[in-house]
Amino acid sequence: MIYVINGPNLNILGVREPNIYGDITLKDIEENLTAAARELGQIIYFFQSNHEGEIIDAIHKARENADAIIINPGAFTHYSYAIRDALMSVTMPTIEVHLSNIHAREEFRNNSVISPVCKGVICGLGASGYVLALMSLNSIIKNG
Ligand code: CA2
Repeated sequence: MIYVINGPNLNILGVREPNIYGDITLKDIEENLTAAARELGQIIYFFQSNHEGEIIDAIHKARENADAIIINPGAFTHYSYAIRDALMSVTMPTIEVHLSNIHAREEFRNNSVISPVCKGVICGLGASGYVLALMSLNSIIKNG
């Protein structure tokens, strides 16, 4: 099972800021991933929260039953040492995904405190970043 964890404000994608995030919604992202996962024979558990502690709880839960994690921590990316510590406690591969290219945006978004504890990072490729992360994790799970 692969956990897909999305952080704050990702639940309102498609409502505003289409110039940055496109008009895709979180539901669209989840539907894309579900279709891709079915072809790969993977099961996905989706979780979204606007609350730091709930995201940490979801990561702790993943420790028990996930083979891999895809996480877009939203703005927590830039300052949450608590989410970073939670990810440090898991042994399964984790890929950090961002819809936008955080390096091409405001200075405060250029740094991720999460990236150093992830296997890989995909940013700037929009919704397809999640599918690419899924394909990569599927290969790691099956082939090491
Ligand atoms: O590019 C990404 O995926 C981000 O993680 C998205 C976060 C942002 O805080 C990160 O710096 C980069 C924001 C998620 C969605 O925010 C919205 C804001 C207004 C309207 C709709 C969504």
